[in-house]
Amino acid sequence: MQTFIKPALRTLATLAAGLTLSVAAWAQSVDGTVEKVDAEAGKVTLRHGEIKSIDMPPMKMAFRVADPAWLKTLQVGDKVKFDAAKVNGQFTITALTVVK
Ligand SMILES: [Cu+2]
Repeated sequence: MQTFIKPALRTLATLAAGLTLSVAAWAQSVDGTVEKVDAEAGKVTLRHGEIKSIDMPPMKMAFRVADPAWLKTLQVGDKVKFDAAKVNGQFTITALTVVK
C-alpha cells in the first residue's frame, strides 16, 4: 500500500509547488504609473489602480519597496505591474515589473 501512496504524494507536492509559483505570478496584477522615485527614502510614488489584496481603491501614493535596487531602474512615467502588501505596518511593493 505504502509504495502506491508515496509516489502519489510526491506528485501532489510537485503540483502544489507549481500552483504556488503560478499564483505568485498571477497576483502581480495591479497597474501603476511611476510619479516619483525617492531612492534615499526607499520609496516610490505611484498612481495605481485598485489593489484588491489590501482592499485599496485607485489613488496616488508612496510605497516602500521590498528591494531598494528596483528604485535605480525605475523612471518617472514608467508603467508597472505590481503586488503590494502591508509589511510591518507599511504599504510595501513586494513584486514589480516594468511594462514595456
Ligand atoms: Cu493606494
